[in-house]
Amino acid sequence: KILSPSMMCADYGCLKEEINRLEKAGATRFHIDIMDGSYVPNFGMGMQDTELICQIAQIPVEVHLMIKNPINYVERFIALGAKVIYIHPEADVHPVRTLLEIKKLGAVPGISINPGTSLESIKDILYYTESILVMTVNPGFAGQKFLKPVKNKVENLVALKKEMPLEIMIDGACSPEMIKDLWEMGADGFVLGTSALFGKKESYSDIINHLQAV
Ligand code: S6P
Ligand code: MG
Repeated sequence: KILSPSMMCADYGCLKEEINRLEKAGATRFHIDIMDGSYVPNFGMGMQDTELICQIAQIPVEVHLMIKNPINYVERFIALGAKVIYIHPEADVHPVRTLLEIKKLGAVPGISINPGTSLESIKDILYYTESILVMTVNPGFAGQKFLKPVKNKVENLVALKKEMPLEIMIDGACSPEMIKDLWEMGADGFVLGTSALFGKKESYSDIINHLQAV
């Protein structure tokens, strides 16, 4: 399974060491949360953080753009080294244009869907999407509660995988229990924040080994 530490939750006092430790522990990708204080009521990481992490990381970096008009920024994030870009389709006037642009620039085009976004509303966009980041919390903050009704949406998306190639990632309050549950359901990967990985007594290696085994 894909396990992507959410770097917003890492120890900023020693970010380089955190990156090395997480890679040694078996992290699959790094997840970077970008927020604009407008599409979501918070600020996350920025260009400089993305640049630093992309320079040091040996594993791919995914950038989750919780911003309005992502079309204006995808080129810069890809130039910094991002390999997967997630946009929120409702934050973009022409999401399909943006997804095609991401693909053209050599990154994996992804969409992130909020707990309130229906599959019906994104069905025409899915054709241009290679990875889908399903939000199981409202975007903007780490440390929130898992919204259980979103599980139905994951189940429906898993069914769609029979018709089209689609990677399903889960973002928000991914605890070991939820990871086990949704992995068995057919999700491909998980963003690891405060619920599973950061601020725990066990080492990153022990945690990631355990999460790979559940
Ligand atoms: C939320 C953001 C997420 C969080 C992640 C943190 O807006 O997109 O990527 O960083 O959910 O994990 P946790 O376990 O604290 O919810
Ligand atoms: Mg995120």
